[in-house]
Amino acid sequence: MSFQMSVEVERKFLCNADTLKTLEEIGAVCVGQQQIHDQYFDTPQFDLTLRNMWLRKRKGCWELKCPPAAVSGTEEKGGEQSGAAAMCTCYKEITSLPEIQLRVTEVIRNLCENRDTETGFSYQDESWLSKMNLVCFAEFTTVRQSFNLEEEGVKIDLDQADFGYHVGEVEMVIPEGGDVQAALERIDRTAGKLGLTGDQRVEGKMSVYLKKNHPEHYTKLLSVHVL
Ligand code: V4E
Repeated sequence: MSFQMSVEVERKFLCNADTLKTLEEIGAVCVGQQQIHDQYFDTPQFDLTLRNMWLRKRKGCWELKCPPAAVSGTEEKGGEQSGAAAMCTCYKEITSLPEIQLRVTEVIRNLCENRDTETGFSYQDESWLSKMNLVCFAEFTTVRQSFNLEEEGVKIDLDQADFGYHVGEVEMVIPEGGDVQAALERIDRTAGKLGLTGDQRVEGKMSVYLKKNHPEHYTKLLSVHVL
């Protein structure tokens, strides 16, 4: 069975007192505000996140984010990145629960061959979590204001997390196999319009959350260059 997947290309940025004004000046249109509650899951040994796999439940739906196998110019770690790609992340987003269970099972089964990790659980049945030894390791709520910049076809989110971190992101979601380079260029042009400077990637919410709440987990992820 094959599933339609999408790829999210994004650049995070730090918000300041002028961000809202700048968005208005460049013609970004506010398309709404929402509250998002996220729960992230992993084994107690961090088998998923150490492989840069992020399993979460958001608004009752399961999502798995992982690096695309090989997307030219966007290698997450180790690849020679330059220009726009160096400031961005690129993740495949999987939202089909059977596909998520399959991917997670592949990792867990390789680690523990005797474990019963059959897929085929219904959406309501969450026993697959305990069967795969998955527990919630991070839980937080974000207030998100979203904007569209039509001339670039990008979305801009301003996130205020309940643990005190305020971060923005310029993002484009494209179909798997779509033109990542074109997305990077649109994001880079948008960053220019927003006056974003700096050549260091800005931390995501998870990085700040783990540093504060689970420093041991944070240090392990840093050591394998996932964060
Ligand atoms: C991919 C990832 C994580 C999952 C959460 O991704 P993120 O885009 O940070 O969260 P959010 O709430 O904005 O998701 P969206 O609504 O856009 O789907 S947690 C850590 N990572 C890896 C990662 C990384 N290595 N570097 C940066 C800058 N971000 C994320």
